[in-house]
Amino acid sequence: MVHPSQYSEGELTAAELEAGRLLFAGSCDFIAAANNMHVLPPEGLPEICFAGRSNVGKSSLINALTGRKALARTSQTPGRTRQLIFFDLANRLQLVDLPGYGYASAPKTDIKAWTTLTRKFLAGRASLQRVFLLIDCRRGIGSADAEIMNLLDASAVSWAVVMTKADKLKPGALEKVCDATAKTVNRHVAAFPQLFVTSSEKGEGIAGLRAHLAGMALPKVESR
Ligand SMILES: Nc1nc2c(ncn2[C@@H]2O[C@H](COP(=O)(O)OP(=O)(O)O)[C@@H](O)[C@H]2O)c(=O)[nH]1
Ligand SMILES: [Mg+2]
Repeated sequence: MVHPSQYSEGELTAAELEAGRLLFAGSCDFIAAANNMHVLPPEGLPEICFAGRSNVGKSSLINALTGRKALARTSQTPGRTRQLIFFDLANRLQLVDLPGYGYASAPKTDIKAWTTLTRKFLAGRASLQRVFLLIDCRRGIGSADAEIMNLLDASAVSWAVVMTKADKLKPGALEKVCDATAKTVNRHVAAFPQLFVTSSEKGEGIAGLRAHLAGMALPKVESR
């Protein structure tokens, strides 16, 4: 059994949390939207990606992290975004919103199309630090997620799981799904062992994830 504190912000120092807050308190600018490999913005800043099934809460998480309500468009009709969206955070870190995958109404070729573009991107992007794979607490790891985990392992990209919509479950049920997810994640070679448990609605886990991301950003340039 994994102790719930493993999934909380309890282990972080005040300085780490403050570094996370500061990073996300800076500017956040839309850079580019790319639907093919030829229109990607140049590499430069360290980059992190968010990936997940359509409707997992990816746009909501990006908006909660950045504190900007409409930066990433949230939607009730999943599967509409077929592009990689790039955001620049304070000239210190680039966020990449990958297209959602696995929505129910899509043809079977959906995951293949997602895979082709994303695989190319993941394989060739030297500035990529880590992919955050979002899993809905109520669903746990599905077959499409499992495929993506294998793809990430094969691309030799470091990845970590973010549990979303934690507010939708009671503590006991949440711990159960987190335990099961952690067990699976820990069997993967390229996976970061910690789960990030979040609720974009309630703000749970957001400060901790910000702190973690600040650890991958370029240092803040002091203005004078
Ligand atoms: N209760 C709850 N609902 C959420 C949370 N995050 C997202 N949602 C809802 O889940 C649905 C899909 O969210 P969205 O961010 O658009 O998902 P995306 O398709 O992965 O970008 C929307 O109706 C959101 O309001 C959360 O933390 N808690
Ligand atoms: Mg979205």
